[in-house]
Amino acid sequence: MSRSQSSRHGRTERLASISKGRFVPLALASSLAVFCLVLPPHAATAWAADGKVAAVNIDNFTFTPPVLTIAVGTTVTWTNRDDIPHTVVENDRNFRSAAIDTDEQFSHKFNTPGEINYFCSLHPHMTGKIVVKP
Ligand SMILES: [Cu+2]
Repeated sequence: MSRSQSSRHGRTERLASISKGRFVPLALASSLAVFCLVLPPHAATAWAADGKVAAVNIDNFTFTPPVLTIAVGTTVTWTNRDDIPHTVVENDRNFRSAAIDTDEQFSHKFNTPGEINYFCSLHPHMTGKIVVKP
């Protein structure tokens, strides 16, 4: 969490310094300024809300967020941040990952609207849900 916040902050500072350069034409400078104003707060949501990709973290035996709402056609990527393997298994076994080791990922594209419940087959108390909106 803190890692992504700090990198986003760093990018903002870099863009801000570019827009202050004296050789940048006014139009470009102002568009960069708008870019700076718009990008930081919306980068994460725009990325997830464009119907393409979304992310779930696996950390401390927990899927985060536990309930993820996406548009149909979105690919969800799970990333394991724990020191031990986990899996992602749909309750009805429509999809299942192999063991996901530390810092490894598993992705699945959701093409049908509905509520999909899943769990970790190695630790069945770990559960999560994907809500796929039409
Ligand atoms: Cu697990």
